[in-house]
Amino acid sequence: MSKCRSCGEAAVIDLPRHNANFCSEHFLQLCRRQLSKAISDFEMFMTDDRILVAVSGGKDSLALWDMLIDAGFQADGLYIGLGIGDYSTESGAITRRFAQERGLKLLEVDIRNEHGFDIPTAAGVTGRSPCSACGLSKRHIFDDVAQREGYDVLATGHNLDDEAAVLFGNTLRWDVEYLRRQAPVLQAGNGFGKKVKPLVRLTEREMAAWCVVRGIDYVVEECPMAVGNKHLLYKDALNVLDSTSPGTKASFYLGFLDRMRPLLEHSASITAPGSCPRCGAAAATSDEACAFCRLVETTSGHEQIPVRMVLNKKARKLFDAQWGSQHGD
Ligand code: Q46
Ligand code: ZN
Ligand code: ZN
Repeated sequence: MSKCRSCGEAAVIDLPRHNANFCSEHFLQLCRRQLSKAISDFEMFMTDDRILVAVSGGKDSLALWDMLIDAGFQADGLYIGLGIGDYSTESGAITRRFAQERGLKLLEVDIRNEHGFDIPTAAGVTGRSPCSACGLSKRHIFDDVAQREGYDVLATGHNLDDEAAVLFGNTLRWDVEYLRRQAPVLQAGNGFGKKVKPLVRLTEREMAAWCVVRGIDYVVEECPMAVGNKHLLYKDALNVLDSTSPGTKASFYLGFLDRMRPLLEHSASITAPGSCPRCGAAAATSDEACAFCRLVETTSGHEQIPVRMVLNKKARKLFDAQWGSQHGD
């Protein structure tokens, strides 16, 4: 049996990128060190800052919330009910239970109750991809709640795998503007709140292991609307490279942060000179409603569209296997 590099006890996880195995206690220590390095290197927040964590019920966001509390920070959660069938029902229940069991404060926004639409309906009505309608809605609501409730910073659970996949995509397209904005910190300014990604030094696998060791129950299934997403393709490609040459993924992304830092810091905030005439949110111009308000308007009064209807063939197959086909088509 393999042994922990730090204490020689039985190991519970092997981490090829560190070329070592760890017992549960030393694995948790390693994660805590990586979290604290990300927070201090990028000056994400201080001990007395009020942090709002965007939680989805998945491993990354719940692990992040747990890690921040464990490290002594003041962190509340925000869960958005996206209306993605049973996936949303289950992720909401898991998130609520996580918060209740630990006595943590969880804020909730149900998109259908508060804004009159859900993600499948938004995708079906507008012809946008579900993830684009979803990303737009989440960004708007997270920013709005964080500012309205007086939080100093919004933290999201993007991990090293997520950021490396985004970096890979941006590099393949040489999308310089996106590359410049890919810092793990976006400073507050121009009506937007500060946003941070404290898990950028930790991988998806490490976050799953953190949840197992800490006894955190999370939604294991991916969102049914993610199937066919380019992001997943980039993740798979990087995983293939990493399996033959461990550490490639981490050095690709962490090397980018290191070498490109002057460029990233220089352009860390988003420019939004206007504000939406309807909701007041920061926007590129004050002449027309922001993209979120336009989405609310377009979907208003529209009959609800079931999840299955807006999935492509491949996604529908997986969805049926995971959730059954009772949603009708
Ligand atoms: S929840 Fe939303 Fe993700 Fe589902 S619809 Fe796409 S963006 S995949 S993180
Ligand atoms: Zn050990
Ligand atoms: Zn608006």
